[in-house]
Amino acid sequence: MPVDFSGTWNLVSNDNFEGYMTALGIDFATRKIAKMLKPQKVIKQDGDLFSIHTTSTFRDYMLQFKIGEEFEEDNKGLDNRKCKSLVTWDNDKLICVQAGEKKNRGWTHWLEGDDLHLELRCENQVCKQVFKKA
Ligand code: YOG
Repeated sequence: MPVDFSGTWNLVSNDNFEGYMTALGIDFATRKIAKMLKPQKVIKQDGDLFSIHTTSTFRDYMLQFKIGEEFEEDNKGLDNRKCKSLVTWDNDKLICVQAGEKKNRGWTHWLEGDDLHLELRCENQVCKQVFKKA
């Protein structure tokens, strides 16, 4: 029985989001707005198919993918850079590699107790986010 990330999740902590955004080249004014946000994630998991909808009062981002199948990601409304993205399982962790202009770009999701964890990586920066079930 694989882990199930499905649900609605609210951000409760966001460590080094500033560093991550700076590594992505997000401008100062946008970073000031973005770091005040408390995004919500709505995750739907159906076998190998996932959708992750990240919403906020400022911008929304929708991602859909199938485990093990590389796809073009446009990062629209984020840094707008295109990547070739691939999501795979590493035991109970969901790992995404976002190959493109930025080195070492990707993310990892896992569950710890009742919490959803997310590590966001870009170049030498790591942002750590924790979400609680809404
Ligand atoms: O999630 O990759 O769950 O896509 C990262 C924002 C801020 C816009 C959000 C809007 C990176 C301005 C997605 C925040 C900073 C700053 C809410 C993280 C870029 C622009 C959308 C992510 C994965 C894993 C699924």
